[in-house]
Amino acid sequence: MARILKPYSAKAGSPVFKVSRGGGLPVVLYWAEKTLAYRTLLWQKLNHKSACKSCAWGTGGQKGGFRNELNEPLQRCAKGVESIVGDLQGPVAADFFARQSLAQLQALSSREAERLGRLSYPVILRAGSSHYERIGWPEIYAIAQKAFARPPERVASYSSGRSSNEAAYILQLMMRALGSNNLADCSDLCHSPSTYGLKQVFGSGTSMVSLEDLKQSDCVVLIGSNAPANHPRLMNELIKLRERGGRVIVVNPVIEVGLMNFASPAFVPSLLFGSEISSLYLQPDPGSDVALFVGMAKSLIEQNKIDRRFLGAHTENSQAVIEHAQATSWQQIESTCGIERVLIEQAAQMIARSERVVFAWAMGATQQANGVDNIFAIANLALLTGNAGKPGAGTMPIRGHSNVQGFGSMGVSVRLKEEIRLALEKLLGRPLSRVPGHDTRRLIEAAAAGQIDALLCLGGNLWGANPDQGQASRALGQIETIFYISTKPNQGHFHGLASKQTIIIPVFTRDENPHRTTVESGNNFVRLNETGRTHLPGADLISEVEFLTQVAHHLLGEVPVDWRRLQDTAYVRQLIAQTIPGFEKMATIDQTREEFTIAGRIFHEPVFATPTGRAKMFVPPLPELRPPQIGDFGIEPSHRAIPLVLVSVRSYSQHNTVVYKEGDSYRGMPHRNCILLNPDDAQAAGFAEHERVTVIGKIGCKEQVEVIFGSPKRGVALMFYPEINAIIQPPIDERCGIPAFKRNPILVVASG
Ligand SMILES: Nc1nc2c(c(=O)[nH]1)N[C@H]1C(S)=C(S)[C@@H](COP(=O)(O)OP(=O)(O)OC[C@H]3O[C@@H](n4cnc5c(=O)[nH]c(N)nc54)[C@H](O)[C@@H]3O)O[C@H]1N2
Ligand SMILES: Nc1nc2c(c(=O)[nH]1)N[C@H]1C(S)=C(S)[C@@H](COP(=O)(O)OP(=O)(O)OC[C@H]3O[C@@H](n4cnc5c(=O)[nH]c(N)nc54)[C@H](O)[C@@H]3O)O[C@H]1N2
Ligand code: SF4
Ligand SMILES: [Mo]
Repeated sequence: MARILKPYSAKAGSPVFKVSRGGGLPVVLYWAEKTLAYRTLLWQKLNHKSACKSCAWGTGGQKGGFRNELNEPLQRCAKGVESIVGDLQGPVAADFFARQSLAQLQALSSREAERLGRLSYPVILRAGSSHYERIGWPEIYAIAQKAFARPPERVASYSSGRSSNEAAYILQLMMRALGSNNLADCSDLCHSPSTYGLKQVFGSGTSMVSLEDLKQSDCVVLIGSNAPANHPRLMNELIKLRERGGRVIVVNPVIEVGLMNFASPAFVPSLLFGSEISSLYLQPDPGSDVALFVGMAKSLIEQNKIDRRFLGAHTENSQAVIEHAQATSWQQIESTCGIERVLIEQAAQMIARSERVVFAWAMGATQQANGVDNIFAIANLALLTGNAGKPGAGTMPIRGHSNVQGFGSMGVSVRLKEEIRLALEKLLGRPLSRVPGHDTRRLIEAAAAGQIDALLCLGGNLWGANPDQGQASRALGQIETIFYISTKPNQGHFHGLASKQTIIIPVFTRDENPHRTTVESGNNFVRLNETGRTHLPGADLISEVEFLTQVAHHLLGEVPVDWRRLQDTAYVRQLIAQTIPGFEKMATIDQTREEFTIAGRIFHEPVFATPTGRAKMFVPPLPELRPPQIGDFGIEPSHRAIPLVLVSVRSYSQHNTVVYKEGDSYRGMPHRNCILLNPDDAQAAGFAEHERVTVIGKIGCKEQVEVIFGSPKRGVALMFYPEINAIIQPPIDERCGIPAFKRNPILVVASG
């Protein structure tokens, strides 16, 4: 096996790291600190039989909080602890909202809002009032009843993937029963290109790889994922893969330290000495991955390493894909992605030499103006090499929120599967509306145009998650009534305000619900969460399921179903088993307690879920990427300034719009108002490390931003989301609504 000595494809300089590896001692210290601070309460939660609330890797469930679906121990990471600790905070004080004016609340940072504590009673902000005030349940339902009694196109929901399958199912059933398809979801900002693209190619929009498969693979291509921070237990699999002689090819314009070397607390030698992760690290320019993948395909074709028998028997349109790769010149490939041919060929050779390759990706691949083309290009590589439809290989989107995939399965989507539509029509006894629904970006646009009267948000932070927060504020301000169903306060509650009334409904977390619920991991594994109790004495909380069924009951009575009967989640699971393909085992899960892999998702034979059983290949055009120019920003060339491509990411201590800690020690960024630059770019512009600069985006600027040297590729800068959403307005891939959060032109200018 060839070992690639040069881990890194940029021409000049060596990567600049502030620490030598990801994971490691800081993680163990975090565990120790929190365990001491929260003692029994934290251990109770960690051992509770429910899925981890943080990411969709999906640790936990019936086997206890520390085990994965294969019953392996020690699978709970510090991020899982972080999410529990956040939820174990005390309640927001009874007189808090009476004391704090809206203006004061609006001045809070994300972290300050999170630290106010758990929401523990419902509140309302009425038009003209300067304060949120407590509200009783009868008035809440009366408001809901009136607010949602509008033409179905004018009501909408938004959801974030932390709630249960049962809550998701009720939400979409209620919206569809009202006649609305406006079911926007956080996945519209996340993996919608994966769902859309994979569905076109394989007929199924999720991962075709199980955890078991991953353990059999001998090569993982990890594209646009910072798994050390966002899916830490995936790192254990990469460590084991390297130990059995496999290879990891990382594709990322930024060198993330944990993707080079990661110290996993699950293995003592790794914790002490670290484990090498990447065998080869390729740094494409942001948004250019298609060119790299077409280059790999071209190289495989030139080396005669494609599986023509497989292509002939199990795919459609492979000839067009082959001809496109052949017709694309090496010069065009190299100049688009900024990676030398020799490195692309090395990657292709590694794939060709491997028996079972898993192609895994996250936001670096999806959050692009051509996000869907990235998925097509990745799927093409898998198919050209016969790495789909066999054990140990295939395509694997790495999902975000812990139940985001379940929301899609339950039908919370503007692209409802035909089979589900038919089943729901049977259940509801009438045809569903065919008016196309608004996805998240279209919801904001429709709201801005005054086309939405009432909005129900099941979790999340619609305001903070969207780009162009000014537009988000204005758009939400055009809606008469907004309900936020939430566990904790966030900035969206204070900035995303409706014109007439904004209501915050406080709910139980997953491990506090009075009924059992289920969730689905990114590996298509359904978990059963046991009932639990809240640590908040006397709090006026409600379960998501109860609230949604009460709203539905007030709006629809007992038509076409007895909505309050759905408060029995075992009954909801019966309906899910009846109407959602692949979920047949839901019918017996209450008796058997048997968690299961959803039928029809994992392909171990090359017979796919398309009408013909063949995978359909698509030609992905190379993007035409224009590097930003100083002139684009209307600045005098006399300033010390440099135009760059900004990549917005999560720090090592946040969950989406929720910030847990200000700094990011792995990237050496001491607070949130930092910009990570390649030292050569900084030098070219004359910026010293720690100098304060101004960052100008398309729709605004950030002042006093501290320059930190790190390892983005030249021409690339990295900053944190959600703060950056104040100044960016990325283009959208119209096929699936995803904003290009990972490629935004900015100008970095010396302060003053
Ligand atoms: N602890 C924690 N865990 C989480 C979350 C969290 O916020 N905190 N969020 C959850 C959610 S909802 C999601 S969606 C996932 C997100 O998980 P990730 O996708 O890992 O999250 P990001 O921080 O957006 O990192 C994206 C990575 O893509 C790289 N990248 C940027 N542009 C490009 C490009 O053009 N090409 C390629 N190949 N790479 C690029 C960036 O450098 C970065 O390393 O994590 C989930 N898990
Ligand atoms: N610039 C930029 N923008 C991005 C991204 C990016 O990479 N860059 N990433 C995008 C992605 S991938 C995503 S997924 C979105 C995230 O968008 P969202 O999912 O909308 O946002 P979150 O920050 O995850 O939502 C956090 C809030 O959810 C609530 N919550 C937590 N747990 C529960 C629960 O169990 N039930 C209920 N009802 N509420 C709960 C809490 O009140 C908490 O404050 O952001 C997107 N926006
Ligand atoms: S990897 Fe994800 S699911 Fe597993 S414990 Fe960590 S945060 Fe939870
Ligand atoms: Mo996400």
